[in-house]
Amino acid sequence: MKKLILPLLLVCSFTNMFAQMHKCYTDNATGVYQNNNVNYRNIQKQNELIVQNWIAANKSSLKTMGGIITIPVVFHVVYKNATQNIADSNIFRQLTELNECYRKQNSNFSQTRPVFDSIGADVQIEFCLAQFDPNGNPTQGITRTSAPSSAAFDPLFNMDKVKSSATDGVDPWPTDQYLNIWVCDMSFFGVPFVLGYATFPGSDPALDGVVIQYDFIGHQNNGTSNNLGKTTVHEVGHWLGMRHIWGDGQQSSPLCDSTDYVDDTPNADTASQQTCMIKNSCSNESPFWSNAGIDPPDMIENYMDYSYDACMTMFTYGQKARMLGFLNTIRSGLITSPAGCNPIGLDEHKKNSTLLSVFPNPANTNVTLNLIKEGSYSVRLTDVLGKELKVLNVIEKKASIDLSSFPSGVIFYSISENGHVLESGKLIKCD
Ligand SMILES: [Ca+2]
Ligand SMILES: [Ca+2]
Ligand SMILES: [Zn+2]
Repeated sequence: MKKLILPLLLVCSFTNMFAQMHKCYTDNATGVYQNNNVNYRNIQKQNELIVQNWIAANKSSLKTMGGIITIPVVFHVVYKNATQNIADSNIFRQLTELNECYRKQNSNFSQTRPVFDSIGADVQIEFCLAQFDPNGNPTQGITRTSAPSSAAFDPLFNMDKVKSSATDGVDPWPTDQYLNIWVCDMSFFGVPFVLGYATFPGSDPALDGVVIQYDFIGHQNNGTSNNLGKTTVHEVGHWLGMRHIWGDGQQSSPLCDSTDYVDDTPNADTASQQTCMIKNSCSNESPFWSNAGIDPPDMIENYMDYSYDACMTMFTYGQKARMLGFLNTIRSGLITSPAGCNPIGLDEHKKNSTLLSVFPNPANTNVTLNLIKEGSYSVRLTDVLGKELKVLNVIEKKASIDLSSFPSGVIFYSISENGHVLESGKLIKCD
């Protein structure tokens, strides 16, 4: 009899392990990376310190900073059949979703509860399809690879098959210059198993990026309440260094002592279990809340929770600081990436705009304006009193402006063509 019990237990735990559909597999993936690399934890600890120092040094200027950082993206679609070879339009819709959420232009932001709506941040990060491949040749920023004979995902023996051509996947494009998003089927024995997972900054460059189940890219009819493209918004959040809002690690024990390293996201004892159910699982809160005498509810609106896509509306200023911290340190190669930005795939609003990014901002010497297309532009800089500081003509897609002779403080810029102002904004000149 005893002999029978053990195999039965094994079978049951195996079935339980795989019966559950994982909204996000990032923690499981991180566990695998920790097992495979003894230095993984130390590298993450060092990176955490670097980012915390960056945030401490830049905290005061973050709320008023102008400018947008644009991240070039390549989607690698690896498919077994025509259904999995999703349309360009799904990818374009995903790009729009990313841009709306990271720029706080999502139409559902208005449903954010009043206790949180003043800390919803425009993260000032945008995403575009890469314009140049690693060899400098023009690209659409999408690769398509047929791999009919092998499963793209094997959680037991090789989770990251899709990331290597040696295992019927696609090698990443240089991970310091591109955000690689692999799109494939991660069902297991035909059952939906994982919607997405990501690597944290500082991971193995051969594996760095995001993997998304093919029918969760953009707005597709996938038969779930996670059908509005928020899976990718969430996973890119991990890729930019964010933890789950409940801080991971406590696995539903109501200790409320885990942290996501962000002060303005309330503590939570566990994930919101994919519903929009209002709850307040922790009453011990960070000084951000306790100093104001507020015990906020769990922030089910946050993209880094597990709520249904339709419940998610926001990132906080604290999360923005964290993401910009990683982008300006561990992931700084993205900011100067030669990958360019493809106007294909940007929504109409973006297509009609002129300016892609202003960087760095704040700046003390040179600032670069990245424009969507070549033209005949006039860039005018003025101080806060409207006094003209400089006018320059720009015909290329990039303009570098030397600020070193200007006084520190706010400088306004406007970009015009044929006398019409196309874009305007402000720069911060530092000492
Ligand atoms: Ca928090
Ligand atoms: Ca609370
Ligand atoms: Zn996650």
